[in-house]
Amino acid sequence: MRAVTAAIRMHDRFLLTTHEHPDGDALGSLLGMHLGLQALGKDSVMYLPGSGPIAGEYQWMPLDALVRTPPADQAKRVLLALDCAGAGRIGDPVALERAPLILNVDHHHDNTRFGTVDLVIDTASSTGEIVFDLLTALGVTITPEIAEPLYVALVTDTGRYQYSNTTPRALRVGAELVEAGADVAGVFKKVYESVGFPKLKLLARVLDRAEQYEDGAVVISWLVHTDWPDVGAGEGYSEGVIEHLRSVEGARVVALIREPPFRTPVQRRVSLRASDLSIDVSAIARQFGGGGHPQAAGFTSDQTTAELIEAICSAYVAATRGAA
Ligand SMILES: [Mn+2]
Repeated sequence: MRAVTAAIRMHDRFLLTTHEHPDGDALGSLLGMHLGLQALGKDSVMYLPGSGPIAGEYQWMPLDALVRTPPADQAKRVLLALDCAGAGRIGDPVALERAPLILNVDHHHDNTRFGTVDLVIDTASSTGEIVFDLLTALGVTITPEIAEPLYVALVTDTGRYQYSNTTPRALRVGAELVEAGADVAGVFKKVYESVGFPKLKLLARVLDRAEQYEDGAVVISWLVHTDWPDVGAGEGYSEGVIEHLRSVEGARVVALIREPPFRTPVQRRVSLRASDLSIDVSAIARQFGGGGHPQAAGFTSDQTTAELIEAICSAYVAATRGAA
């Protein structure tokens, strides 16, 4: 913490980035940190490599300053990676080589420590919680504009303060953010109750195809690339639909297998969730070259959907063998 705050005080130019397909914690941490650095008089650029769309539920966030290609002075900017478990999660492979200094701020327990300085706190509910601590340590006043994206980070990564990472500390930081001006009902309405109708139809397909395996302990569903055009959905519309699968009685591990929207699949993306603290789905994801949190992880694979269903069930059986 001290090394990161010292590096922030010492330098003037920053390049802030986060992982591809950014979620609420990624975008909230990015924007909160950016505004905090600006409040300190720093020159900060928010950089999300690539052209992938921002998921619909976050498009209301004031991210107009976000750039999708690196700035010309990239090599002179301290790279601050937020919520990135590994270098591969950053969509620009040369960003790390070009950076004079890399600050790696994250809460994934399997973070690969790719930074010059690594601030990895796996007991933090979210990267947003760490950003709040950093800004507080730097003496930044938490304005409503800073509080709201950090609140989005906390509320989304904790499943609206319901998942097992909802610590007393996460609740206290949330309370401080609300005190500082984050609009609880407004964020709820914009993030959770502004679902585009096509997303509802996409969810309907996921629910319709869901199957139970291993006596109901494993629930798996899938999306094919034609589902998006069929229902008129955009690319980010499958974000969060997996959460509906884990609510099923008896489900311990749930998975959503997705083909890339609109394109014939070369690879499929598999998202995994555990509803049970005794199962670490990130360990399953790592067997397939992915990673994540114990309760939420993912990987990509060139296997077919049928092969993946079998592989996930086998991995579940192997992971629980002996533990029962
Ligand atoms: Mn996160």
